[in-house]
Amino acid sequence: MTRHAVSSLSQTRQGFVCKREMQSRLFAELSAMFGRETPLYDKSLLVNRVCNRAVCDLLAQLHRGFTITDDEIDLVSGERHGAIRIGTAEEYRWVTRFFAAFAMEPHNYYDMTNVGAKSQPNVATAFRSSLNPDHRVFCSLLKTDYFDPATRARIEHLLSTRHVFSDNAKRLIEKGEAQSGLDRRDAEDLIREGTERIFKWTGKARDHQLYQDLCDSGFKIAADIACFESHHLNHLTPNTFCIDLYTAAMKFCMGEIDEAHFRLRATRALDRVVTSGDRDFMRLNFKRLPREQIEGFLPGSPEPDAVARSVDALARRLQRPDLALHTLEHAGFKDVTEGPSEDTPILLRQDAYKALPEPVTFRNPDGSALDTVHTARFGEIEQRFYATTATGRALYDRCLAEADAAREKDPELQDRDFAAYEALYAKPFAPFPKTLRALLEAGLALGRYSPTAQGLAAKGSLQTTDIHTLVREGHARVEGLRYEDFLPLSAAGIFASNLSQYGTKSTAAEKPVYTREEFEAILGKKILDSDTIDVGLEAESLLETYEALGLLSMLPPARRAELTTRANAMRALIGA
Ligand code: OOG
Ligand code: NI
Repeated sequence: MTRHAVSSLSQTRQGFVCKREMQSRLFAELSAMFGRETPLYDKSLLVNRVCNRAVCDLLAQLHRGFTITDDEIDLVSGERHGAIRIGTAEEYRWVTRFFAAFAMEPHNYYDMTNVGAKSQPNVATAFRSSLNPDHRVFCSLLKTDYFDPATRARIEHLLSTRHVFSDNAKRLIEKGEAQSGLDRRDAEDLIREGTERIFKWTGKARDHQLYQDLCDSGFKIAADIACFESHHLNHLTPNTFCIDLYTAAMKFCMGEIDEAHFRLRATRALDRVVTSGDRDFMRLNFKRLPREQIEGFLPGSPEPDAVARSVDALARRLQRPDLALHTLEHAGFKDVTEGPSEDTPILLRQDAYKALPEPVTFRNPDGSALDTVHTARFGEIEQRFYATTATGRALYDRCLAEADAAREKDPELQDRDFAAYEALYAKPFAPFPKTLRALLEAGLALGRYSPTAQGLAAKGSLQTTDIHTLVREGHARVEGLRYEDFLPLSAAGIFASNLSQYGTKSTAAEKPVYTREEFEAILGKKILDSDTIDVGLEAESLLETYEALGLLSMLPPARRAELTTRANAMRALIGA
């Protein structure tokens, strides 16, 4: 049903396949695998396509000359992030080496044992490419010393007897490392190890007593890891152009809201596309469209009834039989969207349909078998926005705490009065400006600068090194940096809603303290810090812009030194 365009892998002159190409192929195959395993996921992709089409049709009225085919929409929204949960240090090392074969390196350290009431017994990092990443995997490791000694011993014993990586997978990983690449046959073979074994849902589990004991003591997450035979992907998240539209559409198709409520929410979401769908939005979402092309679109204004007609068409389309998701088995959609308010274009916003019970057969130590169900795999969606500076991130954390508290005080508000609910959640985020330019000028978001032709022509006569003035006067231009990582609190919120379990305290005599260094020793490599990369990318672009505009010598020496340090730190990290 869903089209998964999979082209064949091309080889370089040395006979190896480009690792980024392998990565795209791996994720296309994983998406196909997940779609076969979970029909609701496949349908959610269709809902996303329908919504993205509506958004693009509106954008085409705002940017005359912009056109996009359905296949191109599929390509743009082919980006995925997945999540896997690993049981042992040894497995984790293999996973790290596996992803390296696909040009995916660990970025950022997430200590999930340390997020207050939402804490879980694992630490994590995310594998992705450092620059312009397409895909990512949030990969956590179960920390068995979070548990009391008896439980710990049971978990470790069970985990010590499973083999997730086949000998063939290990051989291919080692071969790829030794020769710095894999040829087409080996690459396809390794991808197959991923989709047919390492990340595959098997429906097979072991030791039901341990499973039950872990669930009963509030450790569903540990049960999901320890008792299964593979690192099954627990979700694979597509990207959407308008999360509010998608969420309303899914709730409507799943029978959670009626048509009138859908229309209200869809209208608000699309009205917002009209007001915020500027060129910066285009650059953020259509990263494969050349900048010159986006700049060449003529500004247009949508027809007065464009949103109303689009909502009509959507309401009809979503009620066709192929999207009658209320007839499929499902466990509902999450109540609230994680992340900043809908009008604040920073970091990322996420939502999900909840995990549904799936059949599982347990093999018990005494040889008996037990058929039951397990609830773990859910359907997340996300929309990504601008990366923040450290100041922006600290402000976000404060605003989020306030917004969360306001939301929790009146959980029913969104059903009673959706507009009032959005206003309530948006109010704490008022300190954030709502456009890229204003976010940059306030020092809250990060950008990449470059000189314009006008600026180059004026070289020698420019009087200021204030980058915002240069941009305003047309001598330089800026593109917002996209946020490419995860948010521990959003992650914890997703864990909690899917496990119907709000985090769990350590049962060890003393809760252990986990460190990044200890985790790096398990991975066998350093975890890259994405703030250093983002801040360095901005600094490098500033230095290049000043240089091209003949302004380097006018830059205060301390500022120049600061930018140089940041750019060098970034280059040292990504080694390019
Ligand atoms: C990890 C959830 C983290 C996200 O989007 O924040 C994540 C998990 O459920 O194992 O994927
Ligand atoms: Ni996720």
